Amino acid sequence: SDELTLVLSDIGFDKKGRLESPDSGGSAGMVFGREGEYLLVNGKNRPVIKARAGAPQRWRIVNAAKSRFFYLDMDGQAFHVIGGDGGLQESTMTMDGLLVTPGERFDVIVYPTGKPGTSLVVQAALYNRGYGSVEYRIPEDLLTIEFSNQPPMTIAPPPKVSRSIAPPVVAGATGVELELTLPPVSSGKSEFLVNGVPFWKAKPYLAKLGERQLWTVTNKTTWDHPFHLHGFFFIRLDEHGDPIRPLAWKDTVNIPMKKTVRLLVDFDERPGEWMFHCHLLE
Ligand SMILES: [Cu+2]
Repeated sequence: SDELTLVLSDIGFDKKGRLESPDSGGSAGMVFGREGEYLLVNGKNRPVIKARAGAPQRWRIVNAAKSRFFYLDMDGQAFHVIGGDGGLQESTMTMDGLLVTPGERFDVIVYPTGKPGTSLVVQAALYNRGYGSVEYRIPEDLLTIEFSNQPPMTIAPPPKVSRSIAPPVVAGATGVELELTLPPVSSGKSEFLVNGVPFWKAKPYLAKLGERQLWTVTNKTTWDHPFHLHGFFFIRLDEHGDPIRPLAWKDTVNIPMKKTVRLLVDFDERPGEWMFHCHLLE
């Protein structure tokens, strides 16, 4: 089987062929993030992979783009997710489209297939992360898989991967509420706030060493935010406060617009100051 690391990103240039400047997006870029015009996989625009149809491949995917969300579509063919940010997950999860937000990593098994001698395009499909992400836009080609003339391999059943992760005990965790807002400020611009405070005024949130905390992050804005925590992995909880199965260690999770996401994190060791931030970088 083939094993590939796929670093997804994008890049944009100005009219003189220089890298687009970080402030070229204006106030829309401030709330939406800036996306480059050209999609890149391992630094290449629309690269080609050669493969035998139906042959299993393991792809380790990272979204290294500054702002672009990649919603991967392999003409509807399955992605079998076996792991992510923090290594293998509890069990395999199969999806026909894979959303990879900036900063996120996925470990997937795929069996791309088609007629020998033809090709299959993996596209970045439309995903609505707020105004500007789907309006006047179409799916974009990301990479091409060219099938050899060998007869297709029979598609194997989804891989059974398992990792024993003890379901964490939620009771007794210290609650921390975070509310993300985007109110207008006096100058006519707007500013992202966490619990009413902008980054430049914020004081650290506190945790004791060994403390388990339940972070409830509510996104009141109309744009998604990929939430990223340094130094620690967390487990996602559903709206009832139960761990989401299959259990997976994450350090980056999308907080969709107007939605609440719950994270259980153990500040087990590594004292000091650790950052959490939105992974829209520019
Ligand atoms: Cu954000």
